Amino acid sequence: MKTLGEFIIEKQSEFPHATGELTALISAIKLGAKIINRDINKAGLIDILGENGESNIQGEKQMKLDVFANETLKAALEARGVIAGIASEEEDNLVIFGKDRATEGKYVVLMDPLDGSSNIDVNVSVGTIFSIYHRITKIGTPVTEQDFMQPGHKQVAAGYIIYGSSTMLVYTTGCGVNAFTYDPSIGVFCLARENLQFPQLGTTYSINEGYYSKFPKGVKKYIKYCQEEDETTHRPYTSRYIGSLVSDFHRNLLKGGIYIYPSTAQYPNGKLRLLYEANPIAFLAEQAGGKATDGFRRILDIEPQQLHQRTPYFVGVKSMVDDADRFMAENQD
Ligand code: P6P
Repeated sequence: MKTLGEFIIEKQSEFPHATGELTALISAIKLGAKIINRDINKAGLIDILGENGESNIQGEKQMKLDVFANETLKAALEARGVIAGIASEEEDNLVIFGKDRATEGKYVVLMDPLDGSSNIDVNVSVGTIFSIYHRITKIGTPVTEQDFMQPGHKQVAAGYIIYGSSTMLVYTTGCGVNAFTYDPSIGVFCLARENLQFPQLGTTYSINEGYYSKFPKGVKKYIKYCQEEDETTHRPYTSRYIGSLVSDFHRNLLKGGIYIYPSTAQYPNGKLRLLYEANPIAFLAEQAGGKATDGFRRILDIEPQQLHQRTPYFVGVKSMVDDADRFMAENQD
């Protein structure tokens, strides 16, 4: 059994330029995940279920656990002293950490503290998504929005924690994707899968077909393609949609599939946020041999314009995303 801590130290020694600070950062996320996991598993018991009456910048009702997860991760990250600040789905603006952290911290973290939180009350898996960048402004000067608005290909690390039938932490530092399963009896994450890769073939598509009538023509054509009978390409595919990006992506990563959240009437630019949902998952997808686009462009090449901007999202097995992109290109509205 190899713990996440041992694994990080082992891998750090393989990269002489790696600093202990990134190690400390990932350890902070590990601590936050353990605390969130504890409270998610008790959510039904302690009065933490339900909404707290507030809404976030997305206009989405904040669940009490959303706020708890955000505060927990913010505290864990600030305590480590190597992070200059964070951006979060639950924070309208940047959170720049106090004292010398804002000027001396080498990294910034962007996160969705509890993605899919509307599923909490019905006991469906939810997840934490994180994205880590080196700051680009000069150390010794206060960190600015410029440090957070970097294209996804500049990420130094990214990952998610899925709070499901078991809790897993899956992350990459650009040298493959590694997955760790949490053992609550001893309070450690244990290495479960090293250098995870998508299966070559995918036969599951994940999309909320309730919005079908408002999908772009290319998406409608791709869905019909998925449903056609064709033995040579193992169609019809299976449809699976949990309504939690981390859960749908995790299943597709292990079993082979594609997740799509395109533009809809309600979300003309897509629903998922570029900086702290699409980019980190796209980094993992590419490291696992997959692909992530907005139907036309590589997600990791998109230059951010706003902190909470949204994007249409196609992510999963490369051949499946290639197919979907082809239908989008051939059927531009
Ligand atoms: P819909 C959760 O709110 C989320 O951002 C993703 O995790 C999930 O895939 C999607 O939205 C679900 O959205 O519109 O299908 O309920």
